[in-house]
Amino acid sequence: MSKSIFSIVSAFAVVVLGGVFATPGWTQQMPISESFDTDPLQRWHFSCQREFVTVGGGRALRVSGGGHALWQVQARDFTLKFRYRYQAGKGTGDIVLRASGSPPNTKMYSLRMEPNQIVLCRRIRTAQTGFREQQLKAAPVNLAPNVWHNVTVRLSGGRFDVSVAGNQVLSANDSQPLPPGTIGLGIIGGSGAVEYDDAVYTPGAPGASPPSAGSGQTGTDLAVTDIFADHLRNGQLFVRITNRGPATLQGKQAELITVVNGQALVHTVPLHLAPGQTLTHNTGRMINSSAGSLKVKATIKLSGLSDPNANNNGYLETIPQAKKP
Ligand SMILES: [Ca+2]
Ligand SMILES: [Ca+2]
Repeated sequence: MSKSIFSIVSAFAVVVLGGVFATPGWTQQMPISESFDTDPLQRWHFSCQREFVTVGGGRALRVSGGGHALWQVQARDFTLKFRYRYQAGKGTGDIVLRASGSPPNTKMYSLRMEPNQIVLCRRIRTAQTGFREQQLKAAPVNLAPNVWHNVTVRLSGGRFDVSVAGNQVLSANDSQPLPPGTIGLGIIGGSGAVEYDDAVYTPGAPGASPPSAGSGQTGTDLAVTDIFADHLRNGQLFVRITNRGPATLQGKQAELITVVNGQALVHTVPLHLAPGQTLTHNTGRMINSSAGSLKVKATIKLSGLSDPNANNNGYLETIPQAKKP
């Protein structure tokens, strides 16, 4: 995620990290799983409040109060699968990975499960600097409330891949990977309660897993990866578009729909993009947020080629209100 000049300052600055991330050298190479259906729960340490809710003859874990259900695995390279559910406006899930250290010196990755995006961050806390959160990537994804979402996280070295319902929604690379640590399924402090079930941890580097073929032979995964304006008063609206592969786009075009506070416009975008490349498209649309912040949505549709992953074709951004001159 590029840092546009109007990047949103996290609205979820209150993160409770009370746990001690001891890592007892768990070296089992086989997958381990947790259904939360029966007691006792092994290898779990809770820095949040917890209860169990009945689901389909079994139970799911409900966490609240801020913090994490910490799973004492020694995780460096692994695949983590779990199910996640929340209620609208009543909780934001927070997954931590490779959490290590003891307060006040802790480090970890986090995945914040917002309704319209998953945000990957690196959190470092030291006695000297206090708590610092650095956003590594934000990926748009529609997580509907009240339904279970099957989430898969693969972490190998500094490489992250996150899938929801089998569709890859976020990939990122950290050039300075954090050391091994604990996994936590948790919640942003003060945001309510969220639920988890059916966690499966598989240690070891995931095999090279190509993106799901789908109709990929004849298409490519196009994604909207950023929205910004060059000025808040009478600025122009820009949209970043990324070709996630596998096909090269040459002489193709896409239909881009931008919606600003409910008003939609359709644009045509010429595409010359190799896999992995991003272009910044000037929509020509004028932006003025002097009267208040603007909610902007951009959705892209590839003309004449299939897109095997529709989850990343829409993107939401809030352009903040322009300050008084
Ligand atoms: Ca269960
Ligand atoms: Ca796509």
